Amino acid sequence: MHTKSEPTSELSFDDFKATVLNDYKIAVTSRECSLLGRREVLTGKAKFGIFGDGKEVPQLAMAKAFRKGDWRSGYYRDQTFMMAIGHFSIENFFAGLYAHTSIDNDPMSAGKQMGGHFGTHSLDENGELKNLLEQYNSSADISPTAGQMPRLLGLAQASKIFRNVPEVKTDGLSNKGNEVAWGTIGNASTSEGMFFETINAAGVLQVPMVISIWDDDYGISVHAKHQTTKENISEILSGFQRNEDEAGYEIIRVKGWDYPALMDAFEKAGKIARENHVPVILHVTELTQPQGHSTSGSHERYKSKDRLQWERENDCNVKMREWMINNQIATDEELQEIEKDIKRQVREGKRKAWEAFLNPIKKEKKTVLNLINKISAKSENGRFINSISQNLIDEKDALKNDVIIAARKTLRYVAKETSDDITALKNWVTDYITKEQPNYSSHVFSEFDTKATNIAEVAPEYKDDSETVDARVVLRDNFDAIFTKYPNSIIFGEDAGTIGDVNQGLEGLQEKYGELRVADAGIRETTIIGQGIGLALRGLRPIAEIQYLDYILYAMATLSDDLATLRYRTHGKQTAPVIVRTRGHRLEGIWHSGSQMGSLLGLLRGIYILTPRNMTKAAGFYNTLMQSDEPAVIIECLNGYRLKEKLPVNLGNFTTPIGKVEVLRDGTDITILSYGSTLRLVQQAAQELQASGINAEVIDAQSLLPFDLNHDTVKSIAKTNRILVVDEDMPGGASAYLMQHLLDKQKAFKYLDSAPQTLTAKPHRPAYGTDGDYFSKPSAEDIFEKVYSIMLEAKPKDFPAIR
Ligand SMILES: Cc1ncc(C[n+]2csc(CCOP(=O)(O)OP(=O)(O)O)c2C)c(N)n1
Ligand SMILES: [Mg+2]
Repeated sequence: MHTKSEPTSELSFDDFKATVLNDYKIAVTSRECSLLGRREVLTGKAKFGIFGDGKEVPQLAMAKAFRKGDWRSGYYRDQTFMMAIGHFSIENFFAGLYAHTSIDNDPMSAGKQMGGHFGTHSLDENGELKNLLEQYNSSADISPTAGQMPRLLGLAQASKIFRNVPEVKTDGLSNKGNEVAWGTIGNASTSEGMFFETINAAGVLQVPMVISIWDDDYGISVHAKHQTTKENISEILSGFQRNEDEAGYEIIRVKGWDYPALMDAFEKAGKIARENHVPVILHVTELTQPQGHSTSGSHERYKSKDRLQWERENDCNVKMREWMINNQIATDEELQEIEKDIKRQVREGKRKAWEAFLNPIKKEKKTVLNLINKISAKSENGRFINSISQNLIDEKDALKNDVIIAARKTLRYVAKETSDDITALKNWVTDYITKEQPNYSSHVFSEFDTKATNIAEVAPEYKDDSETVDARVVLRDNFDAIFTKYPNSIIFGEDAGTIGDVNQGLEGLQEKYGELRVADAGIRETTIIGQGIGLALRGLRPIAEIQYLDYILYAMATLSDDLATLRYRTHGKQTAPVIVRTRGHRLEGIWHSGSQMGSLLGLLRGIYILTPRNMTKAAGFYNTLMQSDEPAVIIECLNGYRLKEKLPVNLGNFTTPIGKVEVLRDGTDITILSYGSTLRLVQQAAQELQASGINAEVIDAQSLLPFDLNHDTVKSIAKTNRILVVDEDMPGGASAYLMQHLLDKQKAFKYLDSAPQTLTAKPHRPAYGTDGDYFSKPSAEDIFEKVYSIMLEAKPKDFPAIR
């Protein structure tokens, strides 16, 4: 449908007319999709609909200013833009609405996300990055309002790195940093902290970002008077306006129904951002919602009659149409003809999308009904089975779940019978689940051979006279090796630049690699992560530093909603290999406990969570991850930087495997599984237990997500027949996660002679200070006594009670 072309010189009036007419066709097509889309939901063919009606015309203008190599980070209203850049057809629109699980039909997410969430494909079928300069790029949308903003910052900042860092590799990624990152956001969503944090950060960083605010005065039912001071976002942001002396933003206001003014505004915004790397705020006002917010409600409930009338008159498509007639671009009759034709096209596209969605299910329904009917004819429970079959027949537009429910319920009735048809139905159920489950569960992590868990372990090597150094030096020298070996790697965070991080793991590296590659960042955790996501999407290799693990909570929404779901929600078509560097474990104090691992494990499926026990292990994880394209959080031990470690010679090259445990101490009586700083206490306790005749085997989990892919822990439990998980997280946190793996996945219960147990922190945030720590988290004495009590219960004669 699109005829978007890269810019050329002067247009003739005929060319201009053709361009405008084509734009209008896109706007009308988009609108018709919205109108029919709503009907599809209201008649029950789709679950939920949120559409771009009322925002069509400004998106035509944005698409005109958008160039190949540029990036979008926007939200659910942008269907017209996606159509205009040629990445979203009528059939795609309806396939997304129906949740079609084929990536060909729903290229946005293969049915994983609800319609209205847009994205393009950065990875080819082998998982390799495509040439991003040859295509229009859209990062994949998420539903949380303003969640697109942190990522937008990184998408824009990448251009700055590409333009100003001479050693960085740009092939297929950037043309001298000339790419603009285009953001869109609704007026009400500008109330979110993420919006303000991003606006400030982009002003500080001076990056080529154009943020368009689609302002329709409402956020669902809530009027601007409850959302925005002075009811005017560009007015209150006016302090960000640049002037001759101070860098800042260019702020542009434009009416959302004024086609020529919009074209000018977007062209100007694109030029300023592209050429001068100045961020632009485009406040697009007087927009409408012809059908209300979404299919969940009707706006007649909260908009006055006057407002509704105003919206009808100021509908951007209506205004564009009037302008075209007034300027002799087309007559009313010509436009009616076009509109009629588009209505027909949209109906036709809808029909095709529905058939493509439903036909494969119909086929399965027929197979299943056939088998069920044959089974019911011979079964003593035929009466019950017939009713299942009748229900399925009655379900005219049966979905996959209707079909498989019928099959599974039928099998219950014939559990005691045998026949070829019953076997065939059982096989059908198994095959169907095998075929369908990946459509819903695939691509949480990489499924390509290059995935991080495939990267082989390379041990650190030492010379006979290798120095023993403060452990932070191992990290520092390894980062140095990384920055030399990978010119696209960069690191940034609070205090990461000038002083080389709060523990000097980056000491001297800013001088060596420059202020853009080893950079200080403002105190703004969620945009630090967003920067990482955007930079990684554009082919850079960011290490985003969160100064202390406790403060990762401020970034948790961006990590969980955006980074962790990225590969999953794009069905493997986008990845952001962000390495999040942070430090935790054994900090002391309520907001410095550094041990909220259970929460991370729950919220960050899709990101590796790595807990190296020392800095050599940590450095090895960085080296592993640099060879892959997957994101991870690495939690260094805060109390480990000044401990002594030997300095390896193969810096930048040795690796720590992901998903592999390490046995630190052989034993025969009990297996103790732990990770991070707590391991040092476990090892101390194990030594003391030895003196009491208890021989404990100690295992370092080291990689919590994923945990123990080879199932090595159960091999230890098979030998010792006892398991204790020790963890400084709260009860039911990471220890419960590890235990669930051992019992459910590794079937450790088969080998147990004693009850499986966990030893964790107390169920509160840890109190401050050394004693606060002692009485809040497991101590070596706690570990000793816990193990001892397990042995006492097993062999009371050998282990008399201590207290
Ligand atoms: C973090 C978060 N809170 C609430 C919601 C529910 N929600 C979805 S859209 C919306 C209103 C957004 O209004 P606005 O930003 O003006 O965009 P519009 O829909 O008007 O274009 C709300 C509250 C959400 N998606 N995410
Ligand atoms: Mg709004």
